[in-house]
Amino acid sequence: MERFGLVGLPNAGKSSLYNALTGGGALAAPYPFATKDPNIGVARVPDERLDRLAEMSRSKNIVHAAVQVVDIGGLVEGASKGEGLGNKFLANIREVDAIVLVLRAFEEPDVPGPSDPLEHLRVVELELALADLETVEKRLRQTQRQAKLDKTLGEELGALTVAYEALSEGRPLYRAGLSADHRQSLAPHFLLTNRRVLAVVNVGENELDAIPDAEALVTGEFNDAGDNVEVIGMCVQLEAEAATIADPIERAEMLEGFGLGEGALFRMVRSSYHLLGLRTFLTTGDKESRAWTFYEGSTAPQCAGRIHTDFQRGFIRAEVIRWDELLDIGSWTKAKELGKIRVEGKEYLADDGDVMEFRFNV
Ligand SMILES: Nc1nc2c(ncn2[C@@H]2O[C@H](COP(=O)(O)OP(=O)(O)O)[C@@H](O)[C@H]2O)c(=O)[nH]1
Ligand SMILES: [Mg+2]
Repeated sequence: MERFGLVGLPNAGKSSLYNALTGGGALAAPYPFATKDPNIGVARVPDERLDRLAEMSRSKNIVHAAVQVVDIGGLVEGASKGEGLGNKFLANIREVDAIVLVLRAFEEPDVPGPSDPLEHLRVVELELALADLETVEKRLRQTQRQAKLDKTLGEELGALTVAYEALSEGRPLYRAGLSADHRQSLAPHFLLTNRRVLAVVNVGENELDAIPDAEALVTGEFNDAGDNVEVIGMCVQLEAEAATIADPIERAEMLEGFGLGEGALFRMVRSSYHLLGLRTFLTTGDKESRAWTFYEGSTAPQCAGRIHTDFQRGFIRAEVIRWDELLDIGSWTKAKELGKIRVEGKEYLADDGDVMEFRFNV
């Protein structure tokens, strides 16, 4: 399962956001997970397409896609030089697939710390960049020596040099305009900033009107990050309170009452899922409707393998229809009669929102 790590300074709202995502009624997924670490939880990926297909099929069971969320504590100014928990938190960040930066914008005299999200951003990015600089510097020196004998290291040397230049100016790699090849060459080093980032700007409950401005302020700060960064403004406290309301109608009423629409948590989980290159295909029937995660660019057999390795090994063909087309027609059987179900082979690249059935032979 893919993992998101919440990263930020003390009192930014990480633990509150974590609770909202994994402990509340709205998103917490009923998945048992092996780890006993209290800082790792599972959040469901909301998907209206799945809900509607389940309704169409009168499914007894609905299973959403899910992601792991990790509350990573311990980042303070100077952490890369050993302050606070020092580099311990860095090890936890290396294990996540995407970073969620939590930036505080709420004013609260009783909660210590700055309330300027750009101040938070500056400190957090500098710590992450300095930690990466240390890794890159070491590796660059080694590679410079080895490259004299081994010409195949030229590509890596180029990537490390570009990375070194950005990081030594305190610039995280997601802002460094790295080419896809450079990103790829750097991948084995598990750098903290060679990945995509979602920034959550945590606005106070008395300043809900200021959410769009706060979001724009931080977005403007990322103008050199291209597609690598997405920014979402929200009031974590209110979202966390809403998440504890198990009844979806009551919850929607509370959020509506504050003018918050469906709430920002759903949007946040969906954006971060998308940002990671994760896509969904669906299966539907009277027993179960289910959303399955695949990586963008996966073939039909790779998708089949998300369900069971036998499905991939013995893959014969996939039967496919877009979710909205299927809904319009009203049932799989009818779609089949109408000849609307496509038959796709091994080379088929799955699309987000495909409803699929696999034929296989083991
Ligand atoms: N007023 C207000 N307080 C908040 C908000 N978000 C978090 N807090 C409070 O700030 C403190 C720190 O939050 P916490 O989630 O523990 O931050 P962490 O240190 O990043 O994990 C707690 O007392 C929260 O109740 C918010 O949106 N508004
Ligand atoms: Mg905390």
